[in-house]
Formats: sequence, C-alpha cells, structure tokens
Amino acid sequence: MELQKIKRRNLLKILGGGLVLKLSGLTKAQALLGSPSPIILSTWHNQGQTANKEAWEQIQKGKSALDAVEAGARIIESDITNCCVGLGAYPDREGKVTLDACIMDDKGRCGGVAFLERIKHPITLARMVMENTPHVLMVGEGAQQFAIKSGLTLEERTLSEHASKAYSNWLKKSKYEPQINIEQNNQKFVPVPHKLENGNINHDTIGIIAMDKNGDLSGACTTSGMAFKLRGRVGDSPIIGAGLYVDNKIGAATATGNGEEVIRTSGSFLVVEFMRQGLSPEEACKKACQRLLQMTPNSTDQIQIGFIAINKTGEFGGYSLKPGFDYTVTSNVFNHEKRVPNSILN
Ligand code: SD4
Repeated sequence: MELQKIKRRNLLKILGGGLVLKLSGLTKAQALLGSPSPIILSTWHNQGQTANKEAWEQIQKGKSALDAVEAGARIIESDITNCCVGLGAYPDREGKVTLDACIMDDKGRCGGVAFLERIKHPITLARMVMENTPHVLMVGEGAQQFAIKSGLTLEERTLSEHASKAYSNWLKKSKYEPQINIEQNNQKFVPVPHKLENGNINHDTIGIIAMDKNGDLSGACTTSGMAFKLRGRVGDSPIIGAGLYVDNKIGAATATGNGEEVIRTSGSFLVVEFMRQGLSPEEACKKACQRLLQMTPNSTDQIQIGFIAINKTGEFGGYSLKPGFDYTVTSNVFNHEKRVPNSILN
C-alpha cells in the first residue's frame, strides 16, 4: 500500500515533465513497467563513477547485486593512488595503513573486517567472513590470519608514494611522537586533521549499494578510515547498521564522513528504518542527519556526514550535513554515472 503510494507519487513527478525532481527519483523504466530495474549508487562522483561502471558491468552480465557491489568496491581498493581506500591510502599516526570494510546481502547475511593490515581487498575478506564463518566481524591480526588461510596474499607493508609524503608532512606539523603516552605525559591530544594537505576533506570512503535485475539489494563499504587516526581506531565503515545496512524488503543505505557520529546513531540502519516508515530515501537520509545533530555531544563545525539510500521501488536519494558531498547513480535511465550533489541541512 505504502509502496504503491510512493510509486504513484514519483510517477506523477516523472510524468509532470522532469525526469528527476530534486534528488529523489525512480527509474523511468521501472515507473513505466512497474518491475525492478537495476540501479547502483556510490558515494562520491570521482571514484563512484569507476566503482559504478565496474558494478554495472556485473549487473548487465546477470550477476547479483552482491557480486556487483563487491566488484565495485574492489576496483577502488586496487587504486594505489586513492587517499582513503585500500593499501595505497593514508596511514594512521604510527605510519601504518589499517583498513575497515563490510558487506551485506539480500538475505540479511553480513560480514565485516576492521583494523586489517596488509590485505589488498578487505571487501572480499568481509564477504569471506560472511560466507565462510559463523561470525559477522573479525579484526586485526585474527582477521589477517583468516585472510591468509583463505588464500589471500599478505602484501608488503609499504606506504604508497603519496601517502608517505602526506604522512611526513603531517608528522612535521603535528610534531607527533608515537612512543609518547599522550595521557600520562599530559600532552595535548593530536587531533585528526579536518582537511588533508591538499585541502580536501579528510575522508573519502566508498559506500556502494545496488539493486540487481531480480530486484534484490546488497551493499558494500570500504575505507582506510580517517587519515592519521589513533592506532586501533575503527570507524563506522566495517560496522553493520552504522556504515552500511540492507533490508531486502525495504532498502539499502550507506554512510561516509565522521564515523564516530554514524556509529552513535546507527546511521545506516536508521535510514532504512525511516524508509520502512514510508519516507523516501532522501527524506530518510535527511531525518538521519537531523537525528545525528541532535545526538552529537561534539561541536558540529567539524562534523560532516553524508548518507545515500535506495528503496525497493528504485527511488534513491542522499543528504549530508554540509556541502561537499556528492554521489553517483547508474541505471538504464541515467545513461550511466550521473553525478548528484547531496541535499544539505545547513
Ligand atoms: C570513518 N566513515 O572511518 C569513515 C571515513 C569516511 O569518507 O567516511 N571517509 O569514519
């Protein structure tokens, strides 16, 4: 009933002249045919285009949304020039790259890995946790051992050229000394920088959610987390319900930005729950942003969060606290890789 209402409303929007009004949308084919039409959303436009292209190819071959999101995430993890995903990314404050990822499918199965070192494809390991263990989340050394036992290669511990340069610069400016026990020495905590050296915001996770030809949903999320984070820090990206959530009856959502805030509010789960209550993906993302602002004990000046979501009818949307986030939509209608700036709260 509720879904029919949503469909009708969007159909009217489409027939009213615009293909997409504001940020929410329904694929035209779906509106006309009333059947599921594949769609893929990824956080950001630069890497989202690459991820969606790869994922779309999988969908076109008849692969599942699960295969598609894994493939999309893997291609970004392979990019050694990426600041914030995969082994080429910026390290923690001890100079070590630690990776977080999770994946969830249409059957409610899920898996995550966190604080993972020297493994090229955390998203594939997350899928292995999901498919080959009775567990949901594995971390650190144990996750690495599981990766090796599962046939993944233990890579060299080397920083990429750009990460090494950024880390040296950060060390100079922060005057960070890894051996010092910050609290005992009463030394001021060295904060994670809000912006990177090049002026970009300090985060760039890839979250990718998809609906396949059967109308089934899946999602993946993979990141190195915040650059120069405290060693051992884990963000929202490997945590089901925080960085990613999928409910095949309702929709899928993923998050990017300051993970602590997303964990505090179970952000992606919250977006899906708002969609369950009948909100459109865009409205649901907006309400989750509002909740986040209500819940945070921190100053909101330095906080940026973006959510993106799709629902079971193929509607999609995104919202963020501040300007600067965008996402990529790929579907038959959008002729591949459409860039959509998030709506913003303030
Ligand atoms: C984290 N949410 O570790 C991640 C970072 C991120 O875009 O989203 N980067 O908190």
